[in-house]
Amino acid sequence: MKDKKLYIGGLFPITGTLGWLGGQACFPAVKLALEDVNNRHDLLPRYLLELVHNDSKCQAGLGTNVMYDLLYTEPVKIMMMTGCSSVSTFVAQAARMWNLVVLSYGSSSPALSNRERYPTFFRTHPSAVIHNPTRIKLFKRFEWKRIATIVQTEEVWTSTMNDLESQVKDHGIEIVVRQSFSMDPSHPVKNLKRQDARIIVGLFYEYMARRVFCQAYKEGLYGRKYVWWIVGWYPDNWYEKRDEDDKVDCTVEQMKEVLQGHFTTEMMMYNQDDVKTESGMTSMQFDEKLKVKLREKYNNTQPEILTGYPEAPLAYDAVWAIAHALNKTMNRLAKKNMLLEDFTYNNTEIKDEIYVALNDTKFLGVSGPVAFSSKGDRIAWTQIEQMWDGKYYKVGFYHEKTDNLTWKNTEKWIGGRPPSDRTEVVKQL
Ligand code: ABU
Repeated sequence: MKDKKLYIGGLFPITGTLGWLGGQACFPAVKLALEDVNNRHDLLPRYLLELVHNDSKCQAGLGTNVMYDLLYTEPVKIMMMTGCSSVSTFVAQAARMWNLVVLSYGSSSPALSNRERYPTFFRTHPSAVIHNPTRIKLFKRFEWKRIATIVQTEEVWTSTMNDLESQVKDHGIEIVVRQSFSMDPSHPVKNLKRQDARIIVGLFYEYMARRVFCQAYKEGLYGRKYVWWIVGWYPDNWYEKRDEDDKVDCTVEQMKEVLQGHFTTEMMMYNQDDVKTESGMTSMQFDEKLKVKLREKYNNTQPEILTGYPEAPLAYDAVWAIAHALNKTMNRLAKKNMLLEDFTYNNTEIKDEIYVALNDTKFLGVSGPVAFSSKGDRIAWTQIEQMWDGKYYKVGFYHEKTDNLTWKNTEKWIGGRPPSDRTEVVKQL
């Protein structure tokens, strides 16, 4: 009988306008996972997992306050779950002081792989560095040796860019134009145009993407000569949305025009095989169940347009990872005559046991095989999509470890073929 409770502290970015507000779909996914885990009598047979949570708005300062609130208010939380990178970096750095292991379902910042800074941090969301080998593989395929970059100055993006910088060098690819911005991308976009950028990697959050591409539209930085590369986890209709202070005055049609033919890269967030996962559901069954929950919660809004919908499988699997790790910890503690509920924020021994157990956790999740590298990172395949007439189409898949690229040859080019990475000099005879 499950007659005891274990509490998990949760930070979910749900409201606001900055960063990634993926809690909108990830929070319901976490609730679903808690119901499913608590119904499993072979996992944590005496314990119910309960979530104590709040909205971090994806803001570091507010997120830190929420964390302190969770820590200074009873009951003791045995672990923490976090969402976006900007909040995770603060929580994960402070967590060691409270002997807390942190698991994030929504953090992509490569900086979080630093075990010295974040010794107890794990994530079901892969690090954004997984995009870079995919990008390089395709730049080589299309014979592009000169690329340009535009980056929002947040650690999640700048650390991804640093990794790209170091990786392209080994492949004979040069970054010829580098631009960055904090809030206003208009001058950096103008500079891209002025400096003849052609193949452009853009690293920014969704609300900034709207500003960047609206400016790119105004500068004419689109069409047959240009190819943009961005991340693939924005919701499908991201370019149609307008936040109150978006500062975006382009129409949806103009946005479609500037976005025609751009590519995105992203981790494959769903298990591809039609097999039962640890939860007893196939990934498609999970998706159906989640959609029902999301429609109920958001009055029949299309679930696909909620921020965090693509990452929901990672949030669902994060709860299962916690349940498995705590179950293993419970068994190991029993041999020492200790219990999970003995955990306090001064208890290094139980924290170490949880760390070892999570580090060893392996199962087939709805997002694919769940396992963590020695840096607490997720290992995964990437998928490549291209937008055409406002819709995304899958064009390929890549697995870095095996250098396996599956390319469907279905991509389209505005000029009929991949553009050159530079101004072509026409020889005069
Ligand atoms: N896929 C969402 C990543 C958000 C973040 O790293 O902040």
